[in-house]
Amino acid sequence: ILARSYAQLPKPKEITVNGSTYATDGWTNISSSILPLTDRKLHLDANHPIGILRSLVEKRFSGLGYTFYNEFQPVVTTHENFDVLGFPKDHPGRSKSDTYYVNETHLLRTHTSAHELECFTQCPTPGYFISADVYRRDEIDRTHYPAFHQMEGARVWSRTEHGAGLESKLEADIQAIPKTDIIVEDPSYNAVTNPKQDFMTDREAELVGTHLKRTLELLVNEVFNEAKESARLAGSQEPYLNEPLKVRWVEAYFPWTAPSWEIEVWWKGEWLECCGCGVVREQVLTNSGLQDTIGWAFGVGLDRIAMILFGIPDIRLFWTLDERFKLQFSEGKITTFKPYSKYPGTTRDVSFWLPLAAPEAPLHENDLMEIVRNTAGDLVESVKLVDEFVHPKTGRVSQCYRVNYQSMDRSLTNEEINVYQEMVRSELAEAFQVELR
Ligand code: FA5
Ligand code: MG
Repeated sequence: ILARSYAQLPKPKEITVNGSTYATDGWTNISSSILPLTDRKLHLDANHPIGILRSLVEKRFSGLGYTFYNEFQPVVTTHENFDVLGFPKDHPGRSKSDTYYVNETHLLRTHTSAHELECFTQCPTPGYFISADVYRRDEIDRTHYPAFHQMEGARVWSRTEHGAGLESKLEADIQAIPKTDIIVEDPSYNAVTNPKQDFMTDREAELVGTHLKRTLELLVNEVFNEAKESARLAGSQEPYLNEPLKVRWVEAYFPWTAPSWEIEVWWKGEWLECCGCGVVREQVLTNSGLQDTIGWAFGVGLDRIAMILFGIPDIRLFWTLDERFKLQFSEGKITTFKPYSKYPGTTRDVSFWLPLAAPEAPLHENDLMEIVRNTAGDLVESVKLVDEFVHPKTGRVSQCYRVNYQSMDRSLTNEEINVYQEMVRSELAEAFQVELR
């Protein structure tokens, strides 16, 4: 009755995503559990937490020189997602174990930066925001899901347009950003470990970096102060609600920006990574037809922020079709999620010996995640490697994974879980020639 995983099926010759049909090849690895997600468009749903968060940010930045793009489809070219951004050929992000490929030349975008080329080329304003669903083959747990959402922002200045007035234009634009009373930790700039690009002067790099930082601080201030307000309205009196908002800037690396940073927010006693950003590399701009131009870009993950903003305990809830979730949220309102029920979870372990002769494609953790996901869908709360050892005599490797089955919407019976677990075991044995224990 239940569908078999892609690993066993003879691959169809064609695959259709969002109404477009593509020829498959040896790269194709989009599974049947992922495909339907590409039509959900949660960020466009005005009454869904992801859509509400998007609107909150867009409202803050409307009238400040940005165009808002929200309709780009998730299939992009390998060129747009990786090559044009300068990802090295051997970057792990390019591998089939990390990325969903439609075929060799097309994939499900792994980040909104895949649209920099397109947006820089066509944007009529100095800056833009783009929000979209993105896809990564990843572990399964409370804060990781193979589909999530990003909002990317970018802003450019043309040297030809501003000429000798460029630096004063940048200074004026920085002054024009609304002020926040956020507490900022910004360690002094390290030109050795996080170098600027040669095509910019020190002063230009400093000004573009400052504009980027003040812009992101404004974004974070808006969102996290809303989160505090929503928690207060829900009756919370936790001490963090009275503390001023604190952020810090951390050096980062992205192949298409230099220098690069991440902004982290101090939230309930820990630093929360929300966003990568940096000064855009000259080559990305010239590839997009922007000569003699400087600028910045950032990419914020929306899901983890929405979890905080709306008090949502599990990232899977965003994708549920249960009305009891959807009916709790409405346009423009930040409200705290009220769990409609808590159904207990049950764990099952699966242990096996890996094949001794190294298989051509060894079992990757993400492959196992996907077999479980294709079999039991969103009934899987998490999958964890709990034990691994090498047999001292034979040298064979044994692994044990623990699967936690838990439904968001109903209680599961032991019989039902046993059926899923049995399917996971046989899928695993067939697809990867492991010896079940
Ligand atoms: C990027 O995706 C870059 N494109 C960001 C960027 C844009 C840098 C423009 C420079 C210029 P990263 O892989 O770190 O970077 O992801 C950005 C954010 O997405 C993270 O900070 C995190 O908030 C979120 N994120 C990443 N992986 C997941 C996941 N599996 N589930 C939920 N959120 C995630
Ligand atoms: Mg990161």
